[in-house]
Amino acid sequence: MLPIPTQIIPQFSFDGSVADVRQCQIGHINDTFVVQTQSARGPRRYILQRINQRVFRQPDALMANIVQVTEFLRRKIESEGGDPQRETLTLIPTKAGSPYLVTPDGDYWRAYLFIEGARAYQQVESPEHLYQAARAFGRFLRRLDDFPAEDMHITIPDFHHTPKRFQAFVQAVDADAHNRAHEARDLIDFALARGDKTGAIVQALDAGELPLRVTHNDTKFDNVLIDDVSGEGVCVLDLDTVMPGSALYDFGDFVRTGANTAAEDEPDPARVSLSLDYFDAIVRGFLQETAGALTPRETAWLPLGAWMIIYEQGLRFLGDYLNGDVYYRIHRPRQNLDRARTQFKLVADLEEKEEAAARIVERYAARR
Ligand code: GN1
Ligand code: MG
Repeated sequence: MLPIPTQIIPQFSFDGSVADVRQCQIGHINDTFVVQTQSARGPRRYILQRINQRVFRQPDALMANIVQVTEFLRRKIESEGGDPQRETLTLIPTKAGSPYLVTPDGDYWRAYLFIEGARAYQQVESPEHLYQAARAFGRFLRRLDDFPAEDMHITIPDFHHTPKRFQAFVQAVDADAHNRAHEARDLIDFALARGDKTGAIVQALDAGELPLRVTHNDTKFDNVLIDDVSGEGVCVLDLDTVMPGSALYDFGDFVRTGANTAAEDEPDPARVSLSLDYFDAIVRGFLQETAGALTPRETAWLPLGAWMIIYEQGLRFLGDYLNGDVYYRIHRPRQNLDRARTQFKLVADLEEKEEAAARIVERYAARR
């Protein structure tokens, strides 16, 4: 457990006096707390986060992106007649009027309004969930369609550059700095055997054959809040990696987390598979919102986007395991190894179901 940031909390413009603070265990990177306050207007909750600067090396640029994107979305949601305080994140400024706090030690903190009456799910409970959450990510992409991409900072260069991720992985295998490669031989071989397939998306982006868009880049199923009453995907969370990218990445990472029949870190590979029913629900929701905006190649390549991101995530988890668990927070030994095994099991399953996945995409694309 982390210490409660008692020095930090009074520096934000929270409404009322603090009644409770809890650490929130979700997410592999930042430190997150829920702050509850009490005022004459009633109780209120906020999310308070410390930005992990080992991962996010340009926190000012990252926050500038978030300020811009949330402002842009707020205006867009208002013009659509929606409720911006529920449909996008709202930054709570510091008492000094800044959108985030930098401490004398150089730590970066930010706070958001807590969105009530909705929650993020760790496990998929029904295809309907997936359909609604996929719509939320699709809507997010659609709403940012005319966002000026040139105004965005690249906060993590080459974040989804799969060939570079592959190179870094090969380096981790070669270095084997913690003498762990012998435990992961089968997974390493699986990964290496696919090294020649990493370039398709980045090459097409470079050649202008796929459009560069403003994308979320971390579209995990648990990064969508689902409304407790309507069941709709209300708000997309975790805007840290909003950057220029490909819609294929956003679709792909959602499939990675949403279509898996087990948890990301499932220790028993027999429980891991890529459900075509779940995949179907995701495609239906995603294309319902984005079909008008996607190019024919983007649409046709959606299954490839899923393959690429799941494979890339396997490389990243396994590389981190070999590097000694320095990037992703772990809660038990070998968790990154289990995470990697899950990803590669999904990759293998998707390779077998490639034809069926393509037919699902064609079916929903034809309806648009
Ligand atoms: C990290 O912290 P979280 O769970 O939002 C990672 C993503 C990975 C994900 C794997 C900045 O996201 O890229 O897909 O873990 N974020 C960063 O679960 O590297
Ligand atoms: Mg994230």
